[in-house]
Amino acid sequence: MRKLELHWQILIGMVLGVIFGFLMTQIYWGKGFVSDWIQPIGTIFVKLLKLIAIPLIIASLVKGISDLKDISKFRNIGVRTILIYITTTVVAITIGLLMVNVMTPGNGISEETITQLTETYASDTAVTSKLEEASRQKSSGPLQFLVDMVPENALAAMSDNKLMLQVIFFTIFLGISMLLIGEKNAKPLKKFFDSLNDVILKMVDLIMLTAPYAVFALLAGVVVSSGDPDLLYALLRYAGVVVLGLVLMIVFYSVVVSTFTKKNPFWFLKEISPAQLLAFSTSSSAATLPVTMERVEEHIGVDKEVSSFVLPVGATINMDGTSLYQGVAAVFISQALGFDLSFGDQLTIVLTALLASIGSAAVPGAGMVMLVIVLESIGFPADKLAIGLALIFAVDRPLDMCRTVVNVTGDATVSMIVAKSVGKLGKPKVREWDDHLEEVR
Ligand code: DAS
Repeated sequence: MRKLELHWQILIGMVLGVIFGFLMTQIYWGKGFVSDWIQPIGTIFVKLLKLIAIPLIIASLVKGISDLKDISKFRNIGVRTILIYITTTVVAITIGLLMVNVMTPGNGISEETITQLTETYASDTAVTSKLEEASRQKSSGPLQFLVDMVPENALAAMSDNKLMLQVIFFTIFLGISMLLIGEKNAKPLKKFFDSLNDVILKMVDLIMLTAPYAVFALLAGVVVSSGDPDLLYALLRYAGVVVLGLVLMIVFYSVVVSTFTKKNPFWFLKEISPAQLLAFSTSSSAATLPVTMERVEEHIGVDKEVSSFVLPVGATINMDGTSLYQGVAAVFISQALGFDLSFGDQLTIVLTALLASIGSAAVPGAGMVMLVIVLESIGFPADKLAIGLALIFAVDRPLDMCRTVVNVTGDATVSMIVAKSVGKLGKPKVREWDDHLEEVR
């Protein structure tokens, strides 16, 4: 039988994990068996995702920036594109934060559930240094996060995993400097980072191959360790908040398309729907990119000069769905594990989720990897990190499928706005749907 596609494998892994977990709760030795022999598979998977966070940021971000080609192109279209990308991403995170703070899906999970999760997921990560750093961050000034962003020593920042923000800052600095020395001089380095990007994406692929088994283990572990329905109920509430936020983003894009390009938003959504379905199926903006480009150029009418630049960069650094998800997930995990967030923390989440979504690679599960950065940026206790990730990983794949649809839709929307603003939004080359609208108008 044709090998099942990864997302079906994972969904099956999820279902089997829940069933297995419930079965194990009915057997007296079930819990011990799961925590001793099944749980570690999931914990290793979470650690592997954390392990590649830094190289993933560097490779994905340098490629995205250095793909901007030369400075003049950067100035004319690039600045416009980056600004619009940042705006849509900040809108996405703000929608996510408003909803998760109003709907508080993480409140009401019983203490014993969290204690059980803590015991089950007790990690070997050194805790004291992280907690001291967290309290230091909290007592620091409002602009401390900006000061912290500038590393004295890039390699040190990378090696001790200190503040991923510093790595992102250094990488953006490096990428722009590569542009400034000109394509010819930067070519060897660009080739290196392009190749590193490919290698890291392959590593993510390899890690994701174990995802069905990891999800099975994590889900079984979550069900066994939680045991009571209020955790699963909270997870459904959390998933509901994310999906509702993603739907609001699609409405936001429709309003933007209608306002700035005077095109019918339903026409826009129909013309890009093949790319959206592929994004849903693959959970990968990178895999969807060729289809997104074809739909935007042939069926929407965006000139290649714009789409060939805006869409590849967008697939790499513009992930509105992911940033909304990271905002919601960071607050949900903090609520569930009793980690109070100040207003300053929430602002830090906006900035970090913006930068983390820029650094997220366009592959399945990347947004989950970057969530670590968002949590670490608000000083989230390291020993609870594995618990927090495990808490939401059970529903992460279906949410990844949904947020990738929003990532792709956001890229297509921005390519239309940029094309319109530089007079490069023409008539679609394929007109069957448009003709129909002519009659209707
Ligand atoms: N799956 C990622 C993408 O390709 C998004 C994510 O992981 O959040 O856009």
